[in-house]
Amino acid sequence: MRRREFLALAGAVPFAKAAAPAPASKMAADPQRPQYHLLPAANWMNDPNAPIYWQGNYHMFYQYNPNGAYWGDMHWGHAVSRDMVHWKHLPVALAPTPGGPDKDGVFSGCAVVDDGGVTAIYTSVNPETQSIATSSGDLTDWKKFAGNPVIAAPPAGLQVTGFRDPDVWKEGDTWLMAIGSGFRQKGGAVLLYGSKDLRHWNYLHPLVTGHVKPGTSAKDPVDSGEMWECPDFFAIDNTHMLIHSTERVVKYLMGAYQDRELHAQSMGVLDHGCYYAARTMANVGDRHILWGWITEARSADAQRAAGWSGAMSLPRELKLYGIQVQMRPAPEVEKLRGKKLGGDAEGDSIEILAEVDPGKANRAGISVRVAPDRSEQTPIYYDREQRMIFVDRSQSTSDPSADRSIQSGPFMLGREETLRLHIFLDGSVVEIFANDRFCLTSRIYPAGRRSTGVELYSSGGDASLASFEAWEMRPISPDRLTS
Ligand code: DQQ
Repeated sequence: MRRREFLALAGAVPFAKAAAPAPASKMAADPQRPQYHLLPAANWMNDPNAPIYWQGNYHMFYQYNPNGAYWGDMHWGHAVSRDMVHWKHLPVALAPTPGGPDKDGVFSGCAVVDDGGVTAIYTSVNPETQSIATSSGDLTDWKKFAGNPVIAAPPAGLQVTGFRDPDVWKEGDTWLMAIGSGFRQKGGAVLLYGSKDLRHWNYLHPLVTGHVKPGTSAKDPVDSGEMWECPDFFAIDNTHMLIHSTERVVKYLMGAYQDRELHAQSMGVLDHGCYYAARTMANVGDRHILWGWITEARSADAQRAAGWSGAMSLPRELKLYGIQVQMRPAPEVEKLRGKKLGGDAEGDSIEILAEVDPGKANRAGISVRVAPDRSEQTPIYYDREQRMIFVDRSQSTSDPSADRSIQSGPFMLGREETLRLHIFLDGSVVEIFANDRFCLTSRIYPAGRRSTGVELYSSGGDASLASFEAWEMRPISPDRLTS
């Protein structure tokens, strides 16, 4: 999909005819609206911002437009949880200050624990600069620093494609800040700054610079990989990992961190679907809990009419397995399990753990949201020849505004390996984990109330189920988090 289409689906393009916002009662009964994923009570959300554990609670902030279900007028929405799965909405944490550096929006950023409280570091736009705000206690009352912005411009002499989405951590007595950036026809980059007090910052050098193919350029440098958004940098076991978002996916680089530069030895894509701007949670010890924005895949008009847009992914725990990144739903997600279902499991708010033996089949997997007459269905399968996992959305819905393209990502089963699909269905959200090393988040909008079937899928031979478990998932609020 080209970026313009993506933005149209994302709601960024203003439409002449705005649909009237949906009332909360309609949203609470909306079968497409998730029941156990975090999303604001109404309106638009995008990137997770500053997920942090603080004084017994997990706090989630996120890009939020209080005016409607479309991108714009960025604020930091706020929700709090004791366990990372049950959330309560809190008032907006950060709003633009008229006449201030963030008058045009409080864009993405992070938070760190400092001086008995929490400091948020975020981007302001027009021009892109970095600012800070401090809070303590329940993190509902934020004070913006009078000296904002703390970084007023990109490094002198550098022609950058962007300058946003800070990530901050501490090494000894020095704070380091990584800022998403890049260079035309060269590649995305992350710029590194240092500080002793979070208020005065010195530019050091690029933490790492990517490489695009010669001649690569796009009007929007995010489309071509000439700009990296939302960097997130951390040590994982004995290596270092840099997550960043570009070309509409979340990527990672892994390697050695020496002299404050990352020497990447491997790279990959963390999720091949509707998932962007991912960031790990701060202050959770040795754990690496990743959160991502689950993007929509239907028209901007449909989003406005629904009255909500975007959802937060389930917490995803990252570990290293050899040199491979292991990705699993955080164990806390099991708390959401309700009634255990049998082999005839069905539903639109369920968790499925299916182990599929492809046997002689060329394609093997599981179909979800299958209608009794098969008019709607979404096969999720491994293709042995192509060495890919596919999510076939061509029959997912009759909604003409929904994206029905087939999603895919590279994946290979070992000789004796079975396909272990871990699937979360929640209204229009489908989160898929395969063999703990492949993720694809999808969006589908089945129209039929009875499009709830789950089936074994195979083609070019017979596959079989080696094991199958499923659970109903408990909603995290009585009204789909509309209050
Ligand atoms: N979203 C934010 C930016 C970031 C982008 C604005 C990524 O700060 O670069 O809402 O989705």
